[in-house]
Amino acid sequence: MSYRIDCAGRPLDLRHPCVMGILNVTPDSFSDGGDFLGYEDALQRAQQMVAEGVDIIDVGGESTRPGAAVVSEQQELDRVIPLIEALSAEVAVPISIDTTKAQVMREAVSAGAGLINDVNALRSDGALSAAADLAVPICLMHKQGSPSKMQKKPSYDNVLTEVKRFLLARVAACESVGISRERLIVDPGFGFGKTLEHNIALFAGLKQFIALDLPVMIGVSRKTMIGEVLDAPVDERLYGGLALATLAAQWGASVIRTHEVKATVDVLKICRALKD
Ligand code: 7PM
Repeated sequence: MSYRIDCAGRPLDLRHPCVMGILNVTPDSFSDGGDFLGYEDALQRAQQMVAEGVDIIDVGGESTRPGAAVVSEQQELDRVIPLIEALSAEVAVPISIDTTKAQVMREAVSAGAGLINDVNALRSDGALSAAADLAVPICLMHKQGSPSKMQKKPSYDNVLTEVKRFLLARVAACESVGISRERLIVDPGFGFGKTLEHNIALFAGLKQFIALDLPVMIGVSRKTMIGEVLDAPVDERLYGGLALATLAAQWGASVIRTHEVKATVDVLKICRALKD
């Protein structure tokens, strides 16, 4: 796999696992306990993440979360585009756009975004060709079902095999429209159409994703799988998340997507000290 990926002119060095900080401008993500950020607060939080050592900032203005309300394209554009323009001028790290919509991908990259993070793995209308037109890396995530219904009855014969097969099929779809493997990151999609057992099986099998020879992203920050194991509400899931970040780093994950940048950066520094 390629260890240096170019995010619209800003390099992301994947020789060591890096931290993607979540910058949420969606009013209804339960993981943020309702405290989504307005424009000024979002800029401030981004600066703080940079000071804490973040490697890439993931801007999300769409509700792809389980049970969330649908956001119109115009609403999403209004939330994310001015912010991405300001961020790409004010911070040096690459900016990622967390969206499933083709038009948002196009306008976000024009505004300065350097990576597309798509929980729908480019299956929305026009997304595959938008991504092919845009010269930025893409994170392809696995999800079973639609956000509103996916946690109703997740079902797999073999979750590891099926998620791997799905991601490889999306990689092939990308390659068929001229998107090279060097631009792709894959993500098992923890919590997206998965029971606790599915999430645990996927995480325990992480090395099988690493073996695909593509950078692997992990997003478990504050998620239900941690809450279920610990019987802890969303604001008491940090240590559980850090345990998973430690394991993911040790097993070869490339990107850890998190709400808690400072704590995760520290974890990765310790992992790295032991490896070096
Ligand atoms: C429940 C499920 C609540 C998911 C909140 C979320 C991921 C992502 C999100 C992920 C990638 C959240 C999310 N999760 N993108 N976007 N991987 N690549 O915690 O796991 O923000 S939404």
